[in-house]
Amino acid sequence: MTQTAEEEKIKDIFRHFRPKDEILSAAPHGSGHINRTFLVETARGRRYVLQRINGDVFRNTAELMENIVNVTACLRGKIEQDGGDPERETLTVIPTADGRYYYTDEAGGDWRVYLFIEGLIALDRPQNAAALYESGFAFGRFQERLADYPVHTLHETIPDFHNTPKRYRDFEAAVREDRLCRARYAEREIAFIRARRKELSFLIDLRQSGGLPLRITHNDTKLNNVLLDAVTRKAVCVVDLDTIMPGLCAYDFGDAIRFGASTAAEDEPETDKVALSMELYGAYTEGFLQGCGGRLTPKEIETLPMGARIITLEQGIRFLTDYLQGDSYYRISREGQNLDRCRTQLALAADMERKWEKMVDKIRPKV
Ligand code: ADP
Ligand code: GN1
Ligand code: MG
Repeated sequence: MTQTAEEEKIKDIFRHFRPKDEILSAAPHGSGHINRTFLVETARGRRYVLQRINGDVFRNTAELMENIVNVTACLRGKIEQDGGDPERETLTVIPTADGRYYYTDEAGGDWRVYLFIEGLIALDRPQNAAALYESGFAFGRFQERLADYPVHTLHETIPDFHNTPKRYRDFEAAVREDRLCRARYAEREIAFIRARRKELSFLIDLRQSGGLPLRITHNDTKLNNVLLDAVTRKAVCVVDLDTIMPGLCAYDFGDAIRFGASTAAEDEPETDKVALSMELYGAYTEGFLQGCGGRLTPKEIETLPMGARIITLEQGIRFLTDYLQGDSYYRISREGQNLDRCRTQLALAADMERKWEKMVDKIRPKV
């Protein structure tokens, strides 16, 4: 589709939503791998985020949107109690003209609209330790605000999302099938993952034996899923709420470290640039623990570094599985990108092993 044809389609989709303003422009926005995001500008100066929900990844949009509407309603109440501005500090879902939370186009694609929150930025790479502290605080506070949310009312939008042993089994199946004959390009990576297979179930096993509580977690705590004030650089709003599900605190902590405390981009082709920044790790840890407001159990705190190690391996496994299966899950902009992404994750996991004692030490004084 040409750029103009796409813009026309976006404008057409947007007409099914409640705002009746004239649309001036619609352009791709953000850098997520799953959904497609557009920024829509209207004649009255209001801006909106229009998103095409990836139906291959999220199988039940009605349930997904029900989660988001209910969770943001709960957050709104807490933000008001704290004297904050709910339209700025959480997402506002804009309904369709007929009062639904999403619109289904002729091709069966599902779309939703949020109010665009003005004056905020998303960082794809950390600029300094303060940004990591802010992001940690925001995700910690997010979890804390949802601590009394009725867990049983949440739908599981992606079953087994952070079930690392299951991710490993799916990876082994993809290697066995090797339908595109790509495994030969990833022999070292496959061996690296296999050598660590025993540690992958550590957190899930601990949960099953009752050692860790289930929390309401975000499950996709990348740095660019927290919006910061463009001027003060304070964290304002947690976005990308598609994967809110019951989960383990260590996974939320770990995913943020994996992405935000790495010295290189997630798809950096030169893996010798990849390392864990202890400064960024420390800053995130401090922010996260403060944001959680003392709710975490000593065992949860103790397992945070393990969360970082396991989810970094898990993400490497997921990228490699997708590479072996033909890049159908994560959007790519060049060939081999998912293999590069896998390699950065494994390089980061190796660096975490080297820095393990230091990682544990940074957490220890807080136990
Ligand atoms: P994806 O699932 O593709 O990562 P996100 O929901 O994270 O999609 O949105 C992509 C980007 O769009 C975010 O990183 C953020 O920069 C921006 N964004 C999303 N929602 C809003 C919003 N309501 N206001 C301002 N920016 C937003
Ligand atoms: C995806 O949508 P986005 O880009 O925020 C993925 C995450 C991965 C991440 C890796 C629903 O997140 O789980 O950690 O890519 N989201 C989903 O960058 O699978
Ligand atoms: Mg995102």
